[in-house]
Amino acid sequence: MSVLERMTSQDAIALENKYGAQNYHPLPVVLSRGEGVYVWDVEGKKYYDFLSAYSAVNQGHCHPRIISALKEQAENLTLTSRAFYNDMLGKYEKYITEYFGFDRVLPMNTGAEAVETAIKIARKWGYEKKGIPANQAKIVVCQNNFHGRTITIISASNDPIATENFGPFTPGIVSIRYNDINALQEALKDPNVAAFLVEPIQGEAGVYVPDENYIREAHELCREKNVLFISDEVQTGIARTGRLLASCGTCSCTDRLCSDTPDVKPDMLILGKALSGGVLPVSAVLANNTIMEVIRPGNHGSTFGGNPLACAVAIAALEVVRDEDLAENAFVLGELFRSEMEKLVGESDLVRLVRGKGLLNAIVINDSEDSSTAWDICMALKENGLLAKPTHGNIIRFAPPLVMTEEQMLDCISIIKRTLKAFKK
Ligand code: IF1
Repeated sequence: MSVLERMTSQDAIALENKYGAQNYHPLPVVLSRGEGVYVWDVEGKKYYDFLSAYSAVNQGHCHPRIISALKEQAENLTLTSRAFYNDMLGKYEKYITEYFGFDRVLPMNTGAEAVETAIKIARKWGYEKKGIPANQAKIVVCQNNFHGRTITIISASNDPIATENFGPFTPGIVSIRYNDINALQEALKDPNVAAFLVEPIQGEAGVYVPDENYIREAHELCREKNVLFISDEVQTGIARTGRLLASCGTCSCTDRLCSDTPDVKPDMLILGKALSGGVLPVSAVLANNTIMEVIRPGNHGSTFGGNPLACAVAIAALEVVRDEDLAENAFVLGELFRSEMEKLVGESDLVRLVRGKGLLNAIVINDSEDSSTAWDICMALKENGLLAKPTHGNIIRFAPPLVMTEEQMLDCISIIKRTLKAFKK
């Protein structure tokens, strides 16, 4: 079959099934176009995207400003490697560090690479600044975390599907209960702890929002014990939760959005996904001088990290977040979404609860974790023109692009209500 021939969904799925490693189980929809909050399948059916590529497409699909920055830069220079300087990297580094309020940035590509980077920096800081004896540094992580797929990161995972038969694992990782400040206090008694790595809201765990004060108290404990507080905001960052960052009240979010949330600035901030608006893999670790200065030439890097194309795209993607007030929109639409879903919880036996912040939300279905109910509901939502992805059999994540209008949101809410009311197990 020629690639130029028009492909049906069935053809496309058959090709992936035959030639691709089977490391995913996608919903059976084949997309070929996206614009704003919408995507279209190869048959031309239009859907609301309620996943946003796991919060990478916060700015909406193919945002014209980001695509125009991509095209313009692509015609000039795409990659130099870091063997030479390029005229975009410094500009981007100034822009992003001022934007998030840090001294320095280390640019990488994927979220997992940025997490690895933060762990490396934390260990080196532990030896050179904190005085941890050689090879004894520990990183404290939380149960049910998701930080990526590399060997070191899965060494911190307690998900059997992610870890089974991938050992031996990286040592020096201590796992504690999430949202349990006493567990953290206990773990930090060990003087060899270099860092605490945490998601301000656990995404993969089913959009699990910790208690109001957890992140602030955890940050405070880390400060007392001279332990680096590392916030993995790959998924929660860049306006998704109704503020610029889920963990940080000192950055460029508006005062109104900051006032009712704790003022926490991480020692290291990890970003990815929406840093490019879903256009390219762009990730970053941000930190102040006293931490970032442990990294010297040859210690770390990546061929593509900080490439001029990524820099141009990331500047445009961050400009869009600010200029279009996406944090504010995510805040307002998130309140609307959850209040409407709460009504559904009251009216139906099918939905047990709704939780989330801003436009990072999930509903929990009244069924067991090993049921197929969430999957079946997502199939029904797909038929009705809305794409969402189940997690853990009974949880459905709802995370539309942040450029959604109120009218579109009301339309989506009515699709979700209609689908759930008609749903029979
Ligand atoms: C997949 C989940 C979301 C992340 C946090 C680092 C990374 C991720 C907090 C790594 C990635 C993804 C990747 C995606 C599924 C997904 C996910 F369900 F697994 F938890 F978003 F909800 N830190 N999250 O959430 O970033 O290396 O992938 O760029 O297909 O595995 P990456």
